Amino acid sequence: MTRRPRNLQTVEAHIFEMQRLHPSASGDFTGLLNDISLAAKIVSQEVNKAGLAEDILGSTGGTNVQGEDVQKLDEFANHVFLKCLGTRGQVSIMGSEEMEHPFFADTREGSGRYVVVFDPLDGSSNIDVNVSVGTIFGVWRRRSALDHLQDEDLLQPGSALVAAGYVIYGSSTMMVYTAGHGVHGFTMDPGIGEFLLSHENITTPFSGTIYSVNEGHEPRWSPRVREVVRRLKYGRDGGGGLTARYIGSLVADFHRNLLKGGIYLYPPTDGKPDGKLRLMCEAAPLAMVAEAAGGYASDGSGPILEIVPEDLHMRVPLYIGSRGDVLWIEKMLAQPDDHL
Ligand code: P6P
Repeated sequence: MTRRPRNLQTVEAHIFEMQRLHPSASGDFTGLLNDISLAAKIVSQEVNKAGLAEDILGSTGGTNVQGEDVQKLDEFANHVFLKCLGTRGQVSIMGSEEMEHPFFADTREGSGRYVVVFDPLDGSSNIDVNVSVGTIFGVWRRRSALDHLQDEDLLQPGSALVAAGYVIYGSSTMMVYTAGHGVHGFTMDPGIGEFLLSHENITTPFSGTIYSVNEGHEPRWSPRVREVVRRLKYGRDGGGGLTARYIGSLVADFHRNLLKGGIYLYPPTDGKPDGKLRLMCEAAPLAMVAEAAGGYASDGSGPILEIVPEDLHMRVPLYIGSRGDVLWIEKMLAQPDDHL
């Protein structure tokens, strides 16, 4: 059978091919990832015309569980992912950055085999100024019997993820995912409304030339973090300094660093001792993608993927990207103060 040219392979066809790597696969997993790509297409439509649709821009006036101002598109994106993932019954529990409590889906029609946690529209405060935003998602398997769901079915470490990925709504809309067999990127062709394979088997450089951090927080960092960032800027181990790139939208910063090499940092600050980013809907899924591409993700002392969540909205410091750069930061942060 002649294979279709790779750049004409839709994300749905790719996911179906992935399923063939799991002979025992029931098709639920394939259906789930296809539902995610459908939700992404619907959200992309709205995000890409946000500037035109008067009623969709701006804030709802409400705040979410994080105390953050909820943009109308946040709410829309959250609703879309809940609907698209909640119809077939293959998902039993959904967690969202926008919802304080997990959502227990109707599984009468399906296996309820999967648990999905997502940030429906990360960086949404950038929408009004037309800066890239993104969706982040992680997929786990339910651990308990469907009629006896427990906290442990939701609160699983990133090491138990079966799939993870993100959608970046930028100059083009891209969906990037891993299901344990490499990291693959698909670019939306708006003419046909399909995600087409554009970045097969993404691997990230061991060390990069970019660092991404909000230096406005420097006054609230620890001395050790300040020294880490100073050395990233001025040079370390006899090498030159790195270039600063910070968009203020995690998915956009992560995606650029994944492709080009580099490191994104969100350290603890005086006001946020655990940093700002959420473990389950941001750090852990991106950590799976980073590690599947040869990179690494740390909370400063060890792998993000090994952290067992205490609750759905648990925050962690995040250092993620090129493996060599993140390991260097871990080593630096482990130094006693008098060694700096
Ligand atoms: P700061 C957006 O709110 C977000 O969650 C990430 O997308 C982004 O990297 C970070 O917060 C920006 O936070 O403190 O630099 O404004």
